[in-house]
Amino acid sequence: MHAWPASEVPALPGKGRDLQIHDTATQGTITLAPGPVARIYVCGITPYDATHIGHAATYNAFDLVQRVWLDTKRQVHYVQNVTDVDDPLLERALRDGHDWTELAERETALFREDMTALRMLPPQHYIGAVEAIPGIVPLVERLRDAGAAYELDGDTYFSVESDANFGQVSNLDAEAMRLLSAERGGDPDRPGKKNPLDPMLWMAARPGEPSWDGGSLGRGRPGWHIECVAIALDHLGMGFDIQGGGSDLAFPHHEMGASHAQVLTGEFPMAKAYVHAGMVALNGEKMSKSKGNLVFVSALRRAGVDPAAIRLALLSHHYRDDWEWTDAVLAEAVARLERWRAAVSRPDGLPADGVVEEVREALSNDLDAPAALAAVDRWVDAQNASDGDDESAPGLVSRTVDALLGVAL
Ligand code: 5CA
Ligand code: ZN
Repeated sequence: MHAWPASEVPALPGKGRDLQIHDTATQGTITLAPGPVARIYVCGITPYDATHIGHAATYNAFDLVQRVWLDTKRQVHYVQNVTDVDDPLLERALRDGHDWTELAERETALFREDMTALRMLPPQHYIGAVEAIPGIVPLVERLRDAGAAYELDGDTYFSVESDANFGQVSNLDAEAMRLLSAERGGDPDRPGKKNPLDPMLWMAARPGEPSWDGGSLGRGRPGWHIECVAIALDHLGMGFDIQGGGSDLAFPHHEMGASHAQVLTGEFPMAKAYVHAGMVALNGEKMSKSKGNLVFVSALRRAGVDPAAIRLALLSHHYRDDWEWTDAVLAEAVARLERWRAAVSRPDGLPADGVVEEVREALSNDLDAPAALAAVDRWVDAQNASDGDDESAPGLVSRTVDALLGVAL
């Protein structure tokens, strides 16, 4: 699949800082020191509805990760998937009388437009589940042949007990795992499973549903976790720097994915850091396609909201916090954008070298975007209230905000 166009990232003077980031697995902050090429996998959308502010907030966090790495003069190898076949997509297509492939293509196209408008850097490999199937089948066969997977009425399940490190990503107790498994696509109550938590690797063809050749597994379609593992291992290999997504993916998705990969390769861990963004809510509840309490990025854009203001609204919250989208959040971002634009549109101003360093410092400290905004606010407020004569200052602030925060002033 093709991704979306990249906006240019200006180079900044001085030296970038290494990223310290909170890792869900070790439950602490770690300093990542990738080689010359940093490797990141971020779970992509299930394209049955448009990009909402919750998705955008999560992708914003991982966009900042890349900007911090690029600032250290590293290259970034970024991979993202599109879950373009899965139960919720098929259910929505059936409900609305649409062809599921057309629904997926339409919503993926809209996602690309939203990501472009928000200046999110594109992945180098943007891979759909359907196109990954030829790579998924042999992995499932290998797991089965190694005794880590078993058949149940034609479906193939992964045995969580085959991974000695199972549980180390999300650090949850058995009861919590069972509840979340039932809530998030698992089937803990299906009779005949070795362990209620065992996730499906390959689902045998169901009447009326799409299916693909699964070799010795029979016709069917892939499970959700093996999809991301196949794509990540194919394009990044083991031991990549960050596995990212929203906090609702820590269990079961990232836990199961890590187990699949670790059993397949005999290596540990799959990713050096498991990084999770908080959940954005609307009217007191997590914004979610299944509940329908959504604010779409495309709807805001259609209503004339500047994408840079949407981005500033996302940046005004720490990525690990759960937060609520309100009209006031957006209004504050619109006002901030106006103030910032006024400050950088003057021909000269107050020296800004300190701003670059403060923004760098804030972001390298577990992506503290609110602190980065506060640093720019301080310069902007002083600049709007005085008449400095440093001709390079407005341009430097503009480039800093563009390179490190993805906001075009
Ligand atoms: N296709 C799978 C991942 S392989 C999936 O979870 N798709 S999704 O469309 O449901 O979500 C896409 C990304 O947005 C995930 O990282 C998810 O954790 C994140 N996300 C979903 N809802 C919210 C929300 N309300 N707030 C923040 N992030 C969210
Ligand atoms: Zn995923």
